[in-house]
Amino acid sequence: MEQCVKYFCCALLWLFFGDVSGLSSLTEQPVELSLSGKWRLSNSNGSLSLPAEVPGCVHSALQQQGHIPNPYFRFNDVSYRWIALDNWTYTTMFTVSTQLRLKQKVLLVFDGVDTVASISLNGVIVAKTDNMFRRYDLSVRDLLKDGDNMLEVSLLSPVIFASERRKAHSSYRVPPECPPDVQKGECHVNFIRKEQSSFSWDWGPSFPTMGLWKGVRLEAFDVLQLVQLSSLPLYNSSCSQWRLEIEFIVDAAQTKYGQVTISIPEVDSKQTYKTQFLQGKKKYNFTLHVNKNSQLKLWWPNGHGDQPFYHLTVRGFQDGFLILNTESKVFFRTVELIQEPIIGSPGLSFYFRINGKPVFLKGSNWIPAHSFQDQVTPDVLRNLLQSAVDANMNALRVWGGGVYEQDLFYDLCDEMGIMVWQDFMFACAMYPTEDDFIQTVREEVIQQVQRLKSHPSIIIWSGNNENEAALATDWFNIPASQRPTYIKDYLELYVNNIRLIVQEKDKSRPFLVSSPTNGAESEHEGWVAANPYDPHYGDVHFYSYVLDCWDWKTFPRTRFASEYGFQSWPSFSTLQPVSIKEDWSYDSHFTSHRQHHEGGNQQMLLQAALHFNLPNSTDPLKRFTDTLYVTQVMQAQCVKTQTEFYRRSQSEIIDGKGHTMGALYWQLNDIWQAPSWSSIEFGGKWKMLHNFAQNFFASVLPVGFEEDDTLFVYAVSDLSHDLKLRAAVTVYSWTDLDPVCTLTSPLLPVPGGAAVAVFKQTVTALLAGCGRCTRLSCLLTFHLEDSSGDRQGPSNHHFLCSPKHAQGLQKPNITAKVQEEKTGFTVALHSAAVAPFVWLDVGNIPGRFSSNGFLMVSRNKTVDFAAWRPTSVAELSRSLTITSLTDVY
Ligand code: BMA
Repeated sequence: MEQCVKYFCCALLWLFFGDVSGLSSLTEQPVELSLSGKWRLSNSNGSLSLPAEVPGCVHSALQQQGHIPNPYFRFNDVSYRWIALDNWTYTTMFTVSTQLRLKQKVLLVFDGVDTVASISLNGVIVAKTDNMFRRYDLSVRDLLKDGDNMLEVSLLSPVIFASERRKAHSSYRVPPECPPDVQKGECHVNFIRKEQSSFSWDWGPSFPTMGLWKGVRLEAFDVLQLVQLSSLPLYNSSCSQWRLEIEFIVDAAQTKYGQVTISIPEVDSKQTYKTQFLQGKKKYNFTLHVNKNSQLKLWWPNGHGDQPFYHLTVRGFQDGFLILNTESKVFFRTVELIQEPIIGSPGLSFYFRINGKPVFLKGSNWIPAHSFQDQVTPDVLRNLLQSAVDANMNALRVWGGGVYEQDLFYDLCDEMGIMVWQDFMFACAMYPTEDDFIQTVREEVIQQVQRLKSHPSIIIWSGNNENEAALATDWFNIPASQRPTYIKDYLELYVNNIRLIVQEKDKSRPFLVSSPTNGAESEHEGWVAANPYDPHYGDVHFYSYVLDCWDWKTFPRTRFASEYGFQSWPSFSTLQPVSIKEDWSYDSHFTSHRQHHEGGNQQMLLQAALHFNLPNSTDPLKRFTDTLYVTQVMQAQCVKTQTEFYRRSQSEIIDGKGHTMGALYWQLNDIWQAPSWSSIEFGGKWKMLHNFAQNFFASVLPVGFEEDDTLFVYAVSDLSHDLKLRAAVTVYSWTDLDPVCTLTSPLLPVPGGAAVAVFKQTVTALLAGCGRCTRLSCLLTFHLEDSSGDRQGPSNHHFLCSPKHAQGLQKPNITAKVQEEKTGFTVALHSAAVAPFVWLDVGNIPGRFSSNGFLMVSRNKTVDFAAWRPTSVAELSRSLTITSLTDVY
């Protein structure tokens, strides 16, 4: 039991140091020299030699210098495979000032080397690197000279390195040895600590990058240099008091005594420590007890409150000199993962409590935003994360086959209230456990936890993606006799190393060994559960492409759905820049080349054909673009059905299952222009699914579904306060824009954070009461309203038959008028008939419609368009196409 701190001693100690503001003239002046910028790059036989930007990679440099075309064009992922089979050397020349050279210590810092390299300075090897996810700090003072210095980074082909490591590991295979052929990728990626999807994935190309993917610099100092500052706010509920566990890593030129003062001025909290800075790179820990009288404002996820922060100031003094002076943001919030028995259900709950409040996680999964990380600009990140927030998401899972994202990603998540489920970078494979592999992983984990743990947005760490499931359900046909070896390796890596490091370094958030997992139950079963997909425990990944996605009964009623999804194609304007005319048909070589999921193109059509007529235009281009549209309609409708099922399952236990508290569909973004599970296309354009997500993740949502001919409407609320709501259900005929009839239910209490059935009636009775309607001739729309008749949440719809069977569905001949208003562009639509899935597309004019993919049951509707670059009414009118379901056949 921790002791509560009753009063603050800092004021006294503060006097001892007096006012430090006047000391700045005595401050230690570290000198920093950036070595980023223009370097030279050459291949192993010297046939290619070119300027190369750092941060950057070989592929980007070759493209920027005109040696290769766009690697994403058509089949270039295969044509330019040779790049990653060669070895490459980055070289730069630089001079250093005398001031820098005279410093006591000079560090050469590489924030990220991709991946296997030998680094030499003035001909002397100073490091060998083997891990893309580590920062390398090299002490180089004595190697620097007057005049020109030469820094050289020689990179080995990652493909050849991985294959050699595989050969060296001869005793048993570490599967999967190679990706499936359909991915056209490279083998043995699990033997190299780099982005696992860079050797290809089921949504991405094989571009095994090489380069200096983060900054390079010299840091010179006489006394000490701060390498990393992290702060963890921890709440002691028995004392109702916050304390901040502060850790910093300092590199000191010599062992010296000093003092450290830590303060958060806004809450009048300050503490001073005497400390001994030992020579070399060392870690120091301090605690700041936050003034108990301060009313701290807490950080909340999007939709639950604001994201306020405080300023943490850290100053170090030595003999009256200010030797350390830094500031960082501090956010206060608590997170708990609750796994406890549920009445009426076997198993355990699995939900997050933020600041004591149970929160349903709504969101998606994040993959690398580009094969070449140097091309993931701040604008790209901001746009994607803003799109997540604009679709009412509050969470993203940073999937374990990509990269630990750049600092800005987490800063933006902090700022926007996006909770992050952070995987460690291991995915869909077994991994080796040789000593050097474990050692490099240990350093990777230590560094990443230190770098990221101050972010309130990160609410959980998870050891890997799907590796417990891969082992438990034997994805790789491991003979029973060899199973213990693989289990031992699994435990060694994730349980005995990663888990222990994380638990020691970060006591502020939960850790799971894998995703999906049964959590506490997996631990109970020796960390590899018999069935990690058990809906009674933990999180679940679920995919089914053959079952009818409109039938919610096909979905497992899980505690937490961390992955589920369906593929679709991006729009034509996204594909066009990377293809040519002969590619524009659904059965072209290009179309099958870009599909990396076996049978994926066929699966999309089969799923779509369950409910829609497939495009049959005789114009090949129209048929292709219509097919792209239909795949997006199918995906949007499938993910909507599944997500609504999870949201409405949050308050119920049915057949022992339920209390679902998270829905993170697979996947948010794309790495290139290809079919995938994403809701946002490469380049940022929203697919129909993302427009649907904006509605199905709304704070207050009506969900309609049928069970044995009974129609239910549930009111789902993420709000903190209670509401009283009723459902208004309107019946339309497919032939007519005027409603046939409307029914309303009585007002019912809908508590905050709950899903409540507010409407229940058999479809037979409902239609009979309405007259002149059958399942084939009519459809339903519904919304929620409060006692004053004000609408709460978006309106929604429920089809009583597949649209392909709908009687009387006509071509709506929608017309549009684009106008420019003070606030931006508007599109005024006029429809002659009921029109499902109305899709507005302005081709390659980047921007976003306020609503898209909607069901039009009114003659008129106006939609806004926010353009991301200057455009005009004329350009928009020229580019605008409008498609609805009947326009494709
Ligand atoms: C899961 C993910 C990814 C994959 C996706 C779609 O397995 O973790 O590995 O891309 O499904 O297949």
